[in-house]
Amino acid sequence: MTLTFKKNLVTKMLLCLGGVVFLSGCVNDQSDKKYNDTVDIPVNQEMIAELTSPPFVPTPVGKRMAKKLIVDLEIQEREGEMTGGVKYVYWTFGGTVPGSFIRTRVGDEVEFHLKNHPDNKLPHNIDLHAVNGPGGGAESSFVAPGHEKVFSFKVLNPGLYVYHCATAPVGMHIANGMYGLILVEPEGGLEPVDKEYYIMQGDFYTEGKYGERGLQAFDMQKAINETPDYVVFNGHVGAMTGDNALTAKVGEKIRLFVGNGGPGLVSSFHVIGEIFDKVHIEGGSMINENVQTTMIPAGGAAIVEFRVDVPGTFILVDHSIFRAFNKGALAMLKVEGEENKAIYSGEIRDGIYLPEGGAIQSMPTDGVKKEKEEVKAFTFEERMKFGKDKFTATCVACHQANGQGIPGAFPPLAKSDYLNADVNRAIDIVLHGKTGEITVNGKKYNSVMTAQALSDEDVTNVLTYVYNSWGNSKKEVTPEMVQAVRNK
Ligand code: HEC
Ligand SMILES: [Cu+2]
Repeated sequence: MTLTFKKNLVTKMLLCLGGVVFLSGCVNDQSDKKYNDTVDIPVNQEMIAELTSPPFVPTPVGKRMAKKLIVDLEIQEREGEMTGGVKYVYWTFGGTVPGSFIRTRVGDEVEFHLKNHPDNKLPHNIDLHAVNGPGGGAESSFVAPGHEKVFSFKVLNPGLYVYHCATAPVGMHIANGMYGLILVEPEGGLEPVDKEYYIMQGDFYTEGKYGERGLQAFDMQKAINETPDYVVFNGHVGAMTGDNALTAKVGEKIRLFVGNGGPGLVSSFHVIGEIFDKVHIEGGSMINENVQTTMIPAGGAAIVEFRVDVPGTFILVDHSIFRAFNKGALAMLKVEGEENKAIYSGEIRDGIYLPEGGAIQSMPTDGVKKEKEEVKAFTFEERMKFGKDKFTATCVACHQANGQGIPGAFPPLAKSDYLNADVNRAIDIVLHGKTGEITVNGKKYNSVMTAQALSDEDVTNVLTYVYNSWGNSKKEVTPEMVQAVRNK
C-alpha cells in the first residue's frame, strides 16, 4: 500500500516539474506533508476491534496509538419484526440493522474479516466509504455462504463513514438492511462528551402496505419508485421508543452518530425541542453551529452534538414529517433531572407522538429455529399451501414474490421455458443448486443458485406450487419423483 502511494507521489512530482501548476498539490506542501504523515503512521501493536449493536458505540479511541485493528464481522440473514405482527427477512452485518458500529482512528491498519454464515442463502460483500481503494473493499470481500474473506486497509481520513453491501442487485441488499457506520477519529480522539449513541435511518419496501401483518416480501417495483412503506431508525418501527428510548440527564452533552443507509431517501434529521450546538456536516471535518435540521444523504452521515438543558421526552424525526408519524421514522430521547423554568416552563408528556399501532418491538437475537415435526400434505390444495409458504420463506429473496425474477441477476420462474421444459432438471436444481450459463425465455443468466437444504416433501410442495402458478405448465410433482432425482 505504502509503495503505491510513493509511486503516486513520484508521478505528482514529475507533473509539477513538467510545469503543470494548476494541480493544487504542487503548491500546497502542507497538505502533502499531512497526507504522508498519515500514510506513514507506524502500527506496532494488534488489537481486536470492539463492535457494538445500535444504539450503542464502542469506547472512544482517546489517546491510543495507531494499531493493527482486527475487525471480525459476520453476515446473518434473519427474520425480524418490522412492527407489531409484521415480519421481514433482514440481511445484516452482525445480526442487527444497522450493522455493528466500528470505531477506528487515523493511522490504524484495519484487517477486515468478513464472514458469511453457512445458513445464509446469498453471497455478499462490503463497501466501506472509509477505504481508499477499488470498490471500498467490495472487490476483495465478495463472500459465499460458509466462507470468510480477509482484506486490509490503512485508515487515512478522519470522519464518520457509511459501509454497505455492494452485491448485485445492490439496491436490494441495502434495502434489506445491509448498512452500518465506521467512525475514524482524529489523532487524540474526538472531544469527550457524556453520552454517545448510534442511529441510522433506512427505508423499507414491502409487498403489503404499512402494518399489513405476516411475513412481508421485498417489493422491487416500490423500491425502484422510491415509495417505501416503512422509513425507520435502527431497522424497525419503535427501535428507540418507550422502554427502548435513549436516555440522558439534564446538563449532559450528547453526541449522536447519525447515518442514512437509504437506499432511496435523503433524511432531514431533526430533534424536536433541541438545537444542535454542533454538526459535523456530512460526517466530515467542517463544523456548523446552532442547527435545527441537518440533511443526511443516502449513503452519508453526520455527527450532531447538543447539551440537554431541561428534562422531558425529545422526539427524533425525519422532518419529512409523514415519514415520522406514518412510516416509523421516530425515536425518543428521555432526559431526567431538575426542571429549569427559566429555560422552559411547561410539560411534555411521554407517548403523545406514538404513531397508531406503533407498538414497541425488538428484533429476535437468538436466531434459534424451532424444530417441528414435518406435516405432510395429503391433498393438492395442501401441497399448494405448504409450497407457497416454503416459496415465501426460501425462494422469494431471489426469484421474487410472483416468480418474475430480477433482470440480469435471477431468472424468472413465471412462464419460464427452462422450468417447463424439464421437471427432473428443475428438481435437481432445487436439490443441488445451479451454476453456469443458462438461457431462460431468451435471456442469458450466469450466476449461482446455492443448494437449498430442503426435504423431499418440501421440494415436492414448492415445485408443485411453482408449476401451478403464474402461467406455468401445471405439472404435479410427487415425492417419488424427488426421491428418484436425489438417489440418481
Ligand atoms: C440465492 C438466490 C436463489 C434462491 C434462494 C433460489 N434460487 Fe433458483 N436460481 C437462482 C439463480 C441465480 C439461478 C440461475 C443459476 C445459473 O445462472 O446457473 C436460479 C435458477 C433456478 C431455476 C432454473 C431457471 C429457471 O428460471 O427456470 C429454477 C427452476 C429455480 N432456480 C428454482 C428455485 C426454487 C424453487 C427455489 C426455492 C426453493 C430457488 N430457486 C431459490 C437463485 C436462487
Ligand atoms: Cu449483501
